[in-house]
This record gives sequence, C-alpha cells and structure tokens, in this order.
Amino acid sequence: MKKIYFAGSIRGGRQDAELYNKIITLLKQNNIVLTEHVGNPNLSNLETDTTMADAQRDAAIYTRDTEWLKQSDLVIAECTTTSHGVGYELAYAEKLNIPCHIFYNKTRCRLSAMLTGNPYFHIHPYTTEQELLTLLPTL
Ligand code: 6IA
Repeated sequence: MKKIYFAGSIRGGRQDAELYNKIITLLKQNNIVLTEHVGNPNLSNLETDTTMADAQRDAAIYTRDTEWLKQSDLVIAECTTTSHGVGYELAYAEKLNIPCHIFYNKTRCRLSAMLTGNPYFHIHPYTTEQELLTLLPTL
C-alpha cells in the first residue's frame, strides 16, 4: 500500500473540509493516508484549543508533518482553497522528489503560477466533484 500525504487548507479556510473528507475516505480504500486530520470537520475547534502554547503547538505540527512528508510515496493536494501551508508542503515534497498531484476546481479559483508554471507538478483542473473523485483511483 502506498503512503499518501493528503494536503488541504486548514488556516487558509475550511470551506472544502467535506470534500477533503471524501477524498481521504476514497484514498483509504487502497492506501495509507498519513494526514487524515485534514478532513476532520471539527479541526477548527481543535485549533482553538488553548491547553498548549501556540508556538509550541505549531512547532509540533511542523515537525510531525515534515516527518510524514519524508515518509510518503505520493502527495495529493486539493488546492481550490488557497493555503500557505499546502504551498509550502508542495515545495517541500518537490525537493524530496516525491510525486505530487494537484487538484483544483477551475470554476472557483485560479491556481498560482508558482504551481502551474512548474512542470514538476501533475496538475488536474476539474469542474465537478465527481470528476475529481473519478480521477483519484487512476493515480
Ligand atoms: O496554512 P494552512 O493551515 O492552510 O496549511 C494546511 C496544511 O498544513 C495541511 O495540508 C496540513 O498538512 C498542514 N497543517 C496546518 N495546520 C495543521 C494542523 N493544525 N495539524 C496538522 N497539519 C496541519 C492543528 C490541528 C489541531 C488538531 C490542533
């Protein structure tokens, strides 16, 4: 089974969280998804947990996520909602030579030229959710 790092917006905005959840559920049928939390609809509440200092928590997230990236065989990113973190993860994965597939809804956003202009990335514009979900098992 492939280890997949799924990347989707968290602080960039959670409007596509339900879609992330569907993608993760589908990918989990035949793969290990290292980043299941990205599809968690309650993540915004967890994010406001004040039991740990912000800097300490963010450092722990960065360390854990970059460790997972290093272990992954494939990165799949849903980029319709713009996210600094997802952009960073894609650049990080490129440096590690991990194949990266980027999906975005072309009726809702225009992807950054830093992604579309880089031939390293496999970019999949889509118009309907179904189109995206049908493409996933072919990767
Ligand atoms: O800039 P963003 O927050 O939108 O970046 C989203 C990306 O960064 C995702 O693909 C994640 O892999 C990673 N990331 C950002 N924040 C978190 C996070 N937050 N947990 C895990 N990965 C993250 C806190 C969760 C909570 C349980 C306290």
